[in-house]
Amino acid sequence: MTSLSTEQIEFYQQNGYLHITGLLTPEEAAAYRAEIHAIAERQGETDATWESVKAGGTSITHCHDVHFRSAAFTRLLTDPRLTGPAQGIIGPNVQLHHNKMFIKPPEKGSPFPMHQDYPYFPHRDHSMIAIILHFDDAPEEKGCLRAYPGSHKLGPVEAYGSDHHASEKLYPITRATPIPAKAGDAIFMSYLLIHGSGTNVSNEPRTTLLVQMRDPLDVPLNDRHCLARSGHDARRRRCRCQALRLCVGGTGCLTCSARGRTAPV
Ligand SMILES: O=C(O)CCC(=O)C(=O)O
Repeated sequence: MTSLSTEQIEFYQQNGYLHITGLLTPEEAAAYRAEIHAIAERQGETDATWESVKAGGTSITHCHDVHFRSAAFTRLLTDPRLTGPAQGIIGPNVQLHHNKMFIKPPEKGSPFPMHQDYPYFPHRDHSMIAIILHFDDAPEEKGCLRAYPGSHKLGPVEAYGSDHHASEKLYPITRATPIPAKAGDAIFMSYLLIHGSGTNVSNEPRTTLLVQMRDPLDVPLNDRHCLARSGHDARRRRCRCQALRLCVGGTGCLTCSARGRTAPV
């Protein structure tokens, strides 16, 4: 296990996030960046711009669960440099929940309004974290991550609209702390941290992989995430592994990987 220092754990507990520089080498970051752009090329045009900022005319390329698209990511997801710090935060038992790649294109890369990830997949013990791996530099002009340090201590805050953004009055993106990063850096954060990111106005893309991990013994409070992703009626099905009602059509159970081994509940 790649353990965190006491100072790093204290920083995370105080602020709700931890920025680890140089988690990947520049060469590794460049290779993963190329993989992400190859996936984007293969899958064709997508746009995951949030409803509340759609009028801005920006776009963002996205793909869910890239470990089904490239073995490079299957390996990366179990890399101790990733799982070790996750264990330092969550505890010894960590589990992949899902992951998603983002490419914010040059000049018009969509912003993410300030939000908590909590409303998307609420869990009883709030063990869920996100790890944002940076595959190219993300200075402020590329729309780097911004956050309200310590906001995870508020617990779930009121969420608005179909994209569950936080109050723009209480948590404007302009007052949030920018967390610029370099290629190879990783930012670990609680799913209760109020965060977002700005528009990419630079002339280069911003390429990231966001990995969501949790304690497998934590209890999801609803199936919204599963339903939203697959259109599959998870409420009436349960995987035989019994861990969760997370049978995702086409890809199998995210908990035990069984395909089609589901039963009505
Ligand atoms: O990578 C970013 O800019 C933020 C992504 C994010 O907040 C999310 O996907 O929930």
